[in-house]
Amino acid sequence: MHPNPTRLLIATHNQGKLREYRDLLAHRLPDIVGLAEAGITHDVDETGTTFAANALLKAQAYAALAGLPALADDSGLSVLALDGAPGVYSARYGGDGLDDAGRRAYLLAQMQAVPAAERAAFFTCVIALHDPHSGRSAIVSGRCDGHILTAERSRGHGFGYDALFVPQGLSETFAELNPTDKHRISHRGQAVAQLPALLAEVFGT
Ligand code: ITT
Repeated sequence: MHPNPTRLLIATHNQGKLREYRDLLAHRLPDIVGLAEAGITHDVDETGTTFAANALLKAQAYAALAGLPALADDSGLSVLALDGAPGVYSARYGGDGLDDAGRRAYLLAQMQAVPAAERAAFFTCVIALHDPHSGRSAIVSGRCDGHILTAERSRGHGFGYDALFVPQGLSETFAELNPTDKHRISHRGQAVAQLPALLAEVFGT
């Protein structure tokens, strides 16, 4: 049996993530749909305290709402000098009223006193896949290490904290790299590289 679903829901309200999954999955899965296309406006509460718990919770809830296999992504940025913050709370860092630019400014303010040598950080991405028909779920994860600048640098690519994050071994930020170069090394690219194992676990015989 071919372990691929015919249709897969990409269960995210984050347009930056959705764009990346459309890129990353284009050649692997033929028929992917976003939440908007599936007519889902409901935003599932992320009540977990780990990336894995939240990814699973989102995949299961959105799969049930759509009646389709769903892939959910829980991800975030962990800054060592801030004891791992914002971590699982990356999307809500600084309070509900902020947008991506506001959260980047808030992060820079929190790190104002942190010297260049101590600005290490890493992105984590956990992908959960759930099939509502069999009830089976599985997760994979990826990580990308780097550091946080003292001011933004962007060529308009990426989303979220990308304009502040320089991956290890490179001099450009994620927002300066073209998407293909970001995917090659990013936390999300690393997780998607394990897609065959994920599909086999959920849809294999
Ligand atoms: P969904 O739950 O609907 O997917 P969300 O934005 O709330 O959307 P998360 O809870 O997983 O998703 O939050 C992840 C946050 O971490 C996201 O809002 C970004 O600020 C940040 N983030 C994750 N991956 C990133 C990336 O590749 N580049 C920049 N920032 C990223």
